[in-house]
Amino acid sequence: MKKLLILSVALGSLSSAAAAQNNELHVYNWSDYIAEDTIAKFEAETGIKVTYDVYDSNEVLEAKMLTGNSGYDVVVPTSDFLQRQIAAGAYMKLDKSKLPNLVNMDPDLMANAAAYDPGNEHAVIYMWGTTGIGYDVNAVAERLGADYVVDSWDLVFNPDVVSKLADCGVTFLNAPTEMIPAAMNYLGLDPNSTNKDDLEKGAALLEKVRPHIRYFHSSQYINDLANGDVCVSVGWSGDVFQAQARADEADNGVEVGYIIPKEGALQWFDMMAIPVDAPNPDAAHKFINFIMDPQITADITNYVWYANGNAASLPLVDEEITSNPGIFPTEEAKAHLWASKVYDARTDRLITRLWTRVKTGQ
Ligand code: SPD
Repeated sequence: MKKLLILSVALGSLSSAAAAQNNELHVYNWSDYIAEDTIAKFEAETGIKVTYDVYDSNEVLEAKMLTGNSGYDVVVPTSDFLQRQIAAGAYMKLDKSKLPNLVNMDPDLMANAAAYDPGNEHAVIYMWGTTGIGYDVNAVAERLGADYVVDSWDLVFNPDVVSKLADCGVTFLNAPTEMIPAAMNYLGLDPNSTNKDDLEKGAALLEKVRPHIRYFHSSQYINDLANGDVCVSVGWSGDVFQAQARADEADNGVEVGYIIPKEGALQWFDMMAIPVDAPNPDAAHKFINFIMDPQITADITNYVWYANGNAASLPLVDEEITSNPGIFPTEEAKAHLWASKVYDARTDRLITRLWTRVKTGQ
């Protein structure tokens, strides 16, 4: 009798653990990348309790995905990183029967994303954007002159220009696979080249301007630009527009601008995917489907100022966002955008070495 009781208590606690797990979802997403009420709405609609953690670097996410057992159910890698992680077996195939809101997605953008994930079997577009330059309009004009036209990577890669801005704070993303190709593109090289000499030339340019760079960080610049604590940041489109909105709201006299430089810029897609060992794949599918609801995606875009891949959401997105060429680039600007290709392991190691040299000078 006693044995039976122990067994039934054990079984009972196992099933309540399973029940608790079925009712929980662990999401790992980029910082500053969701509307204030998105998670609360999902919890209210499904009764699933969400734990929501954030990161600001693909490398940090990748380390977790390649180690396994992250405990996350939904993560949001950028498309080129996604491709390498799919190849490593990090993600499960999506069960599209559980994703009826897929019909809302823009077929052309999903076709672009399929270059990294054939058939869109493992991931769905969350948001997309460009890597350009955010700047404090007045601080830059004070240093370079009111007539200076801010339209080029000269602002950060031309030593004569960036040296004049150093005192008000110039920052770079801590993202080697974006910064080195951007420098290569500025030098007239193919930003996707994996030629060692080309990558070294890009890194050498970054080392040359390094003395004028205040810090390398991928999220701190949002508040710093908004508060006037830095004046130029290589940054992600929506994050710079969030800085602009925060400055406007604070009414602090800081005017933040964003450019997609005329020489071109990286266009990227951040993708929702489910780790192969996700504790709760069913809730993960529910979450991804919920995000693809046109109103939910529109609410996110209206809050974070990033473009999305959900065609049905666009009529619900604020016109000041859909008509903003820094968020939805013009056809002319689109012609100069590049998409990154996944690096092989050898190139990846080279980039890591070069990046350490850029940041530390060694
Ligand atoms: N605050 C959200 C930032 C999202 C940036 N996505 C990464 C793009 C990498 N190319």
